[in-house]
Amino acid sequence: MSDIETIEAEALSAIGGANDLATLDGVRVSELGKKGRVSALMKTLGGMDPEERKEMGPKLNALKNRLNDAIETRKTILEDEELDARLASEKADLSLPPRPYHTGGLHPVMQVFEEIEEIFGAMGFAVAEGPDIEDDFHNFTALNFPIGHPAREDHDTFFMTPDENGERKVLRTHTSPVQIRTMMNEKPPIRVIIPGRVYRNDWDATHTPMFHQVEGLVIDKVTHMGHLKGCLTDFARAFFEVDAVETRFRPHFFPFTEPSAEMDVKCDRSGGNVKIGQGDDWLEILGSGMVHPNVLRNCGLDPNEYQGFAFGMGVDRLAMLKYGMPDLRPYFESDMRWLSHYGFKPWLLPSLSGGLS
Ligand code: 2NM
Repeated sequence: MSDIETIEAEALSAIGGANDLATLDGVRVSELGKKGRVSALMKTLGGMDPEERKEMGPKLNALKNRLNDAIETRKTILEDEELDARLASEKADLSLPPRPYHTGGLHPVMQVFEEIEEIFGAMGFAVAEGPDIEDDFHNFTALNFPIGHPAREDHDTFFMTPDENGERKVLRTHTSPVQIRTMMNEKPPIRVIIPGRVYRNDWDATHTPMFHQVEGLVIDKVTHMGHLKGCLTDFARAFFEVDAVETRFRPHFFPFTEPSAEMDVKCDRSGGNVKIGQGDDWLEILGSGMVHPNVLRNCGLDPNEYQGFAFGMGVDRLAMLKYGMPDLRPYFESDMRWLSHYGFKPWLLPSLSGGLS
């Protein structure tokens, strides 16, 4: 056999036997590379006489082309095989079950937010939100806290550094400023609840400097205490999932409502924990009242045309009560044992038809 035939037979067999791209490239270098066997033969052309060169030149070129073609063909096959193997190994089995569900959970405070939103949502309330950093007007003045009024001091307000005009922003001490914004921006009838974080400089076994509130507001042409009592009693029944819940309204004072009342629910404290809907004790769960005419006027509403009621409740305490959590402090400690014990499955949204909790 001539050199050409030997080289061709050996090279084709090495190409066919290469099972990965690196080996194939090794064959290419040793045959067609600068120091390869075909290149070495090419170099001998210079020393040939013209007749011989005329015959060998095209033969060597044709060999080079055939080997190049064979390498390209093999390369395509190997690349396809490699892709198929990768696709097979990276395949995701979508029929597998999801991650075990105890690895993540909804904080009980968020669960109670969603329960309250579900109950008031079914009564036609929308959810409104506003900024955590408020100005004095929305947090106090518009809510009928006169400048210098002692109730302002009761709120243990966190003040921000004054700006160049001497104006001190505050961390909102309640979500009521969002009611003010809603009344100033929307035309009645209004039915909104405002879930959110609020801040007061207070830190002991039963108070944390940040806590959670839901407040609500109804404004319409004819609104009275009967609507307030019916709405909030319905809420208590749905929230505690006890139809027999009894409520009572005790007179109270808030600057922004007149009259004002706190709502208690009937409960039993004879055992270690509080049971709602039985016994003959009372437990305070929220504050409420008819929106003060000054507040309506501050928001551009005419108290002779519109009245309304408002209410506010502390969600951290309601969550403790409903889910039997004895202590407020673990709420903010991110302890996995506490979270997996008291947390809720995030995709089981509370619903009135399917059950709140
Ligand atoms: C409460 C209790 C009673 C309340 C009133 C208003 C507004 F803006 F309409 F005047 N917002 N929130 C309110 C009334 C809040 O929380 C214990």
